[in-house]
Amino acid sequence: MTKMKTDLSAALATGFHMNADKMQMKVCSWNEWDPLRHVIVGRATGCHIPPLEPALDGKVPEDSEMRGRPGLRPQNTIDRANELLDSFAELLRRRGIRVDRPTPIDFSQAVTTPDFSTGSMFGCMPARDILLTVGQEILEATMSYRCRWFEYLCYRPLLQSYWEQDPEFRHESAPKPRLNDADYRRDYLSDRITVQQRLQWTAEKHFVTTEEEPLFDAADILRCGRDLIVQHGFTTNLKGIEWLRRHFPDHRVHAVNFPGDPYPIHIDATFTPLRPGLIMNNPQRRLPDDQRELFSRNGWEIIDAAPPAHNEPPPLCYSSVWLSMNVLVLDPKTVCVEKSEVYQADQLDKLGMEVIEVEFRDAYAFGGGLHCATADVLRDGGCEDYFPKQG
Ligand code: DAV
Repeated sequence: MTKMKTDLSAALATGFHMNADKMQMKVCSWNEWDPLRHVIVGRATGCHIPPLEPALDGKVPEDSEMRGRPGLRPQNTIDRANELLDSFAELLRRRGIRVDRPTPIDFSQAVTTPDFSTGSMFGCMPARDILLTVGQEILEATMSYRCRWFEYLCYRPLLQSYWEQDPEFRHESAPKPRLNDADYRRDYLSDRITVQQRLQWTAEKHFVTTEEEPLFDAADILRCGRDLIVQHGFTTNLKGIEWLRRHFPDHRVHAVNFPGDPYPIHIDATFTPLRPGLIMNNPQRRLPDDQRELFSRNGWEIIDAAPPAHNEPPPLCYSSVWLSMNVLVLDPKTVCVEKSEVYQADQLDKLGMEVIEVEFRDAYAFGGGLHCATADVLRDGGCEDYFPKQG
């Protein structure tokens, strides 16, 4: 009651009049593990395989069946993915977590700006890629794929309503990038790059995106209280990381990279914090020694993630088999794991966590796993300093 009163006076002070029910709404999340109270779960409706464009050329494997197959994904696969997303949302709701869903737009539309044009959009399943929640702010990422330029529109109805309901919510949008040809390296356009060549380039941090302008996807960022850990790779460049540093002056922003990944996009199938002091790292994409110091100095343990249960990703999927470690932590003792990922589930169980199995593999092709498909709105807890020894 006291809380409600405080919120009400704050609301009245800013000139809003809201009913008591709406007053409950609050945006706030500082990390990946505190108890989850409110989350966005994406949708598969209308999802397209976009035509190739420079950034996708760099990302889609040379032998992928997605090359030359743009257009609406098969309707039966969309229906199946939506069924899984709906069940996941229901499971979270049954645990008392509030769940919101985006509003898909017509993804068959071309994306045209004065700088570029591409034949279609993508979809709105991986909410994590676009929305970065840091404290009471939700920031729309720049993105680096042309087909994803307008994806934020799917989340605007939710963000607008949060803004109306929570007088402390800050809705931010990073500068929209130009995404003209200067943003992409031409040498990635060849269809004859070998995996060996890719591994060498990515180890040298020679990625598909250039340093023309700030670029980042929200899924390249791990939130650990005062520290933000950001993957430098295909979808986030150094200027994007510098932009984040200037945008969050009260945070310490750390650039990391993970040699060993021929297609380095998004940190959440590579480096997965489970609770304060414990992070899983993809054993094929180890954090280089010099970048481990921040963690060891502060008593954090980095363990190898268990191997994936599958040798291949499902059909028409952009992501690797390592979506096995793309888990959603509900609180430091509870974690959602994809149902078929038995080795990952077993490892987390042995670490003392309650493992909730979620059937999700048939949704992977729409943009990733359980972490990708969600975006935090509210977790308990405040902004803690987990890395006081910065060195
Ligand atoms: O391993 O393919 C997928 C991350 C999607 N958010 C991978 C990274």
